[in-house]
Amino acid sequence: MEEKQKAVDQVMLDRMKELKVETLYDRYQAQLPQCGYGSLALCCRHCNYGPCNIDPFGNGPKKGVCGADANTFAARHFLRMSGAGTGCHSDHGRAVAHLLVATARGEAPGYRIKDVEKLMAVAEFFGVKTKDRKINEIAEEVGEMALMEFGKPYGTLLFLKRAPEARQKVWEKAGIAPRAIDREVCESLHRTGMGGDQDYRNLTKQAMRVALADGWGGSMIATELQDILFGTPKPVQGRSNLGVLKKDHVNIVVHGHEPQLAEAIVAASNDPDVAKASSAAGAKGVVIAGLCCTANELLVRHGIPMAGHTTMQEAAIATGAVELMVVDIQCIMQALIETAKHFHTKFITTLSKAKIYGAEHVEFTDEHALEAAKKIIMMAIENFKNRDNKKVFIPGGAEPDVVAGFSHETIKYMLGGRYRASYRPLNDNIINGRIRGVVGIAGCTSPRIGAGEESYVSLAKELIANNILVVGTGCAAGQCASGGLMIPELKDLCGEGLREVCEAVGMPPVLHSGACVDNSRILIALSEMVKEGGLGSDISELPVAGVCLEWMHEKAIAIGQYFVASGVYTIFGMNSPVAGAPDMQRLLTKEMEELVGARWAFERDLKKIGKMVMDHIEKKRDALGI
Ligand code: BF8
Repeated sequence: MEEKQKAVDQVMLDRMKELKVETLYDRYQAQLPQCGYGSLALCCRHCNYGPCNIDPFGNGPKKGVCGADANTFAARHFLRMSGAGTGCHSDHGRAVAHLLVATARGEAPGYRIKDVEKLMAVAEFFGVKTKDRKINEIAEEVGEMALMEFGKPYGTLLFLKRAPEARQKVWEKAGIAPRAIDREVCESLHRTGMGGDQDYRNLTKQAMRVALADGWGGSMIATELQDILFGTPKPVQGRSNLGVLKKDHVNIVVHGHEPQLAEAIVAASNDPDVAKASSAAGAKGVVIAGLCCTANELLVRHGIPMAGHTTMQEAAIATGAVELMVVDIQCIMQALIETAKHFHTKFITTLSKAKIYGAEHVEFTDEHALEAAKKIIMMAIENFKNRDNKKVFIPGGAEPDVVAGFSHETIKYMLGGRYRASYRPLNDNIINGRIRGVVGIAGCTSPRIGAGEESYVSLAKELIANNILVVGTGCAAGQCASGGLMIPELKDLCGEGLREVCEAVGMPPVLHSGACVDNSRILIALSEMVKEGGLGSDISELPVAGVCLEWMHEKAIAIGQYFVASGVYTIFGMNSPVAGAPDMQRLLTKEMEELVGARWAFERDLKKIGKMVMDHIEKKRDALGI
């Protein structure tokens, strides 16, 4: 499987070279050597005294014009990244909350409430009364409560109480329990302006608070409310890789993050007019395929095929078989406009907050979602006649099957059974050593790592061979799916203990839990493991870890920071974002342990990361006496 996926990435790169289509790998090479000051976080341009640089070697400046030192530079930068990442996930969550309210009020006719059980569970957390009330009334109040989480003037976030009590106390003691989500993002910007917070430890505490507002706030709101509207993921079979595109079909690729667009496109594709129009255009039908986190959302809920992860976005267009790519927001490269010009592909933006110069724009709203979706599909069908068959090149073919859809509820049901859903069997298998621990692999793919290197696939293989259960999200999960790691048959690559558990339960050893906002599912699963008993009283005692090998987006930093602040040892591959500030680096990689019971690690040599994870897991097992 691995060889096959490598071939897909590399074959497409060769193909694009042949067609003289520029790729992110070309542009990355053109950037080398990248700015040393920026890479080390020793550049500050927050005010017009600057831009200022600090010389990490030699006798150059050691302070900015205002006197800020390297630690302040790096901590401000780190906090702004954490705040920006939180902003992205949380604005996504807010859009879902607005959609839930609009749906409950009957103002978004393209949507309905699909998971009433989940609605009731969230209502309980929010303290919304459910007895003798209509579903829509409950949903409206849940949506409004969720919206209040962004701007309420007092108190802390409601979902924090889902964490183990010991963890909540850690947050209280450290003074990092997040208040309203927007308040934390706004305060992060305020503190990092010129003349604001200039104590790297204090800035890093705020980076924890704003990141926790992502994991236990904006992202958790996005995940939970999306499940209410679109269904909580359950195991579902799907396919992944560019081979999901079909030569004789109209191919539409949906790219971005917020599932309301993709869900509407899927719903509208079932309109009888669509079948008629595609047939009249000479196509055998319409393929909808996802890219990036939109792909993850569609795959885990519906088994809709995934074209690829983020470094494959240009390659999807370069198949020459994509009639239309439609995007919403986040991780969408401006370069796609140029890529599309080499082919017949139409490129459509949909949100007023994410336009791209040179794209066609079809405004997408909750109220008129289906009309916009149908219009977009018809534009794709209309464009089928413009396809140049000589340019069509779809690599792969019999792409690997994927079994995805492992929400934390599903993991509970699979392990414990529908009527005794529980994490008890997982805890028991960790205690008896069949499973040594659990690792979440999350995050992006990057041109800094060569095409086809498949770092996540290699790591996941090493971990499962050593009886570690892997849970994947985001593009890391996308790479593992394309790499053929998400099928129950894969159990043969597992160590004996993990294989026995996977066989008994019928699940793959690498579980696809969804998009990047769905890392919130991992937080809930870890909390439930603690509450189930036998593995200590806090998340920081569990034999678990988080890994992101190829981080790119600021969202990845926010995720890493909330994992650590939630008690999870977290390793990032490639470079540290604060490498030029030794005290700041030591704070993240050592001293945070004293504050929150977990720390960061940064490791350039990706081959070492498997061992770091396993050593950590064994250390935690020893401490638990198991
Ligand atoms: O939120 S993993 S490249 S697609 S940032 Fe982006 Fe990174 Fe992919 Fe989804 Ni997450």
